[in-house]
Amino acid sequence: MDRTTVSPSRLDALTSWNADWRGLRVVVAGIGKTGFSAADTLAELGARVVVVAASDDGQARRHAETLRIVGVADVVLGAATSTILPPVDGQPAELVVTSPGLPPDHPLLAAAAATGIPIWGDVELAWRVRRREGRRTAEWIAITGTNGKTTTTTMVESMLQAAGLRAIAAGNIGTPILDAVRDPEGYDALAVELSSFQLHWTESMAPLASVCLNLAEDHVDWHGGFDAYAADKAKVYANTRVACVYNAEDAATERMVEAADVQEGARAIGFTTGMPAVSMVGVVEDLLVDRAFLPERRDSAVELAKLADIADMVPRHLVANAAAAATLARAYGLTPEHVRAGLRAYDVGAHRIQPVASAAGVLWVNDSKATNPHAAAASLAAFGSVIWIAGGLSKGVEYDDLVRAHAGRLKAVVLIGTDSGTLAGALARHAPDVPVFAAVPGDTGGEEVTGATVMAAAVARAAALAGEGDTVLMAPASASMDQFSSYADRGQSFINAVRGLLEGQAETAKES
Ligand code: UMA
Repeated sequence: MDRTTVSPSRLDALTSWNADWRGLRVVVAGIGKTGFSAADTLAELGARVVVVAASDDGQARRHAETLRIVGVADVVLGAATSTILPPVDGQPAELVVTSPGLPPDHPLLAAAAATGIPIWGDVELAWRVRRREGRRTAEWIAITGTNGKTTTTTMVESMLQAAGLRAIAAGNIGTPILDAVRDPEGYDALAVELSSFQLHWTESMAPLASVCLNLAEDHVDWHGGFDAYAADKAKVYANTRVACVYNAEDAATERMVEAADVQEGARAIGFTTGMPAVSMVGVVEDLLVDRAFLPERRDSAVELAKLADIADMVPRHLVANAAAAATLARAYGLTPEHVRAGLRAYDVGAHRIQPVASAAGVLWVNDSKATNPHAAAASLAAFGSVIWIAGGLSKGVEYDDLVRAHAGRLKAVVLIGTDSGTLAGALARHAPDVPVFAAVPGDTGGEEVTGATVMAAAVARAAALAGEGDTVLMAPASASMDQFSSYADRGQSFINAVRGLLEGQAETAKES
């Protein structure tokens, strides 16, 4: 294809809803949550849009039908055509808006890059259209990190709402950021969860406050390496206006802030689960305290909340998330009372180190949200003698460090997932004495093997292995999409299987 003649100034001028988007030729890649919201937005703005996606299932077709009705020029579904960058109205596209699931070396994106066509993600588009005449413009608080994003994001949302603000959590958390930005009433503030995929394609976002909670290996295959992943995470701090929040217990995040190109006057503020230094929020005994957002911070601190305000039993990772959320909320200007009220109202989420049942001295714990080794390490570290249910899509990460660090607490391992070879290899190398079993469903009576049947087999096997004092921990250290529709689906399958097993055992006990 010839190099296109996109005039950069045309895109440079597109920085508000009221700019002239009419006739802009855009290819939207993907027709999931992101692609649908981007194509819908662009059609409403008057752009000429062609959508391309590999999926051709019922949901993709329903989305396609709706998009055609709202004025999208064309929708091309199916794997065969999804790698080709199509023209728009017979001419080269001026812009590609991509979904986070497509890696940067995807042929369609590579073709756009090779011909000089700019590529945005939905976050870049959302940032540019967030100002709209006659509507309030929300402040953005941007949250990324390998683990704890969702918890921190929803804690920030809870604190903002406790202050009486119209606020919502959006982004990677599930509500596309463009849906939040287009809300007819508008918001005062958005708690925006951002994945490394989304940050990769974001350039002009200038959040009020930002955080990278921690950094560990994840999504290496998408980014093409750990350094590239870290560099994309670090973009969360770019252009920050008030506070760049880092984890004082994770030096990599502090280095990101030091290297960030922020706006004049933005401060670096640390959070910690230990004693806070000046310009940090942290913990003193059983209190969450602020030594950052008060004038006399050199020699005093202000109490924000009691740890008991977060939950009865507060695991360390939750304290870190609460400290980070409180720091962001204080950067926005919330009072200590609002922070405390937000934490009190906060509902500790499901699927995150969630005790499911305790029977015959065995504790059953669901940590389906542990989709990478770093997250699984946090829950493994919380228990003694563990029957570990693990495995799934490995996303190119290594398990050696995880298994080496926790081999001592493993009594047995039950593998789920279709792609657990890397984990099995690490177990063989670093925990050779720990028995490892594959979760194999028995006779399904001709029924299809589903995630639910695999999980039921894993739970039955774990029950046979567990004794008094053991914890059965489902913390897969892998993504779920090979056997389940989401981590929530995987977690629910575990909960159902555990309940089914325990109810069955109770019935048998009654009969005998
Ligand atoms: N597609 C292609 N070619 C590809 C890959 C995908 O055409 O090579 C198409 C599919 O056919 C489908 C669409 O892209 O039509 C799917 O897009 P997507 O995978 O980007 O998913 P969305 O439905 O748009 O959801 C995305 C996020 N998904 C991913 O980043 C993979 C959701 O985060 C997010 O909630 C949503 O946008 C709203 O912002 C999920 C996630 O797993 C929860 N995130 C990862 C994580 O948290 O670890 C990053």
